[in-house]
Amino acid sequence: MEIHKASTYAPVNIAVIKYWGKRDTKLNLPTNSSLSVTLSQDDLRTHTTATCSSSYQHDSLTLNGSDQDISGARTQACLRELRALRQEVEAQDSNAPKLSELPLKIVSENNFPTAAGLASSAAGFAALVRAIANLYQLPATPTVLSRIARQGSGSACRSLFGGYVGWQQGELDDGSDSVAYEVAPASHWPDMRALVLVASAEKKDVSSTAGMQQTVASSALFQYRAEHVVPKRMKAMEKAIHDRNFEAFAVLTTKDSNNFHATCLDTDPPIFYMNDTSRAAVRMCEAINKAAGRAICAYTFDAGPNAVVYYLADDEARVAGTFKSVLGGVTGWKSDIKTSDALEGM
Ligand code: 2P0
Repeated sequence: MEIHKASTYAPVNIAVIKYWGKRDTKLNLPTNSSLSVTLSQDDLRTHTTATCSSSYQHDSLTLNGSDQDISGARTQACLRELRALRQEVEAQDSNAPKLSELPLKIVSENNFPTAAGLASSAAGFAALVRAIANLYQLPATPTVLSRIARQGSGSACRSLFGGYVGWQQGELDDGSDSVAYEVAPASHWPDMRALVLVASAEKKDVSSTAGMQQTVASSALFQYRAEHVVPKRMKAMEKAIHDRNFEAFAVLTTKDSNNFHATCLDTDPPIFYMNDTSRAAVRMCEAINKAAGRAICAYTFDAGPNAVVYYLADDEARVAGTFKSVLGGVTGWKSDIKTSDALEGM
């Protein structure tokens, strides 16, 4: 029995202007735009192989060797949209095999802790969507694929692009304008580096999906953030990236992380994603910047305690070196992570 096959990598992206809050929970339409940096696939990525065959009984997905439930509305939305695009290919070319009718087997592996605030769902859904798009030989652009991946997990739309990536919140009710876009390729600012400190590899207590809706429902600070803080920051962040102005990038990144975690604390009941190790990392960055006399490193935390610290390659010794001298033998941290393009490597 013939088996059709395609594989892809998708990178992790770490937001510097955070997505938090949905105006439509079914389509994952956000209450504010966001912006992220795509990290190197050597260090943080999902590898996914999609196959389809009439010998399979049903659609299936395994992640790191264990079976996943794919009956959820989000995964189903991605599969439905991809099959619909494949049907268009089949309708236009009568010789094209009817792959849209065959069960899919999707096999994914992460090379980093899953669901611990390291954007695993972002890389996961981006890889799933692109692997199936490759399998189906869809003529779809990254923009179209980002619209599909967004329905799997909001932040996944940003992992279809490399370098510096925006996600415009969009205005339309059907979500067709809520897509990712390239702010600048990785090559625009090649000396950008990231350090990841895994403060805990445990699965987080409050999922992003649940947490952000609690915030939307209960935090007044959140309303202010979405309406008045983020729109200005998106513009300022795009300018900082275009100008390669690291100090402006650093100030905006740390402020936005702190503002996002403040809205989590302002949620009823309050949500704590950062822990004592996270706060120690904040203090270390503050001390490094004070010693340098300017911002040479920028910390950010997602929906978990793990720190991501951005810095420039020239400051590797002053930033990563300082972390190394303190953390020494501690496992679970890695520096000198480069930004990357969204390569289609096999
Ligand atoms: C971000 N996070 O912009 C923000 C910062 C976490 C904190 O995107 O419900 O897993 O699947 O759309 O994408 C995490 O949210 O949530 C996230 P869903 P997602 O990266």
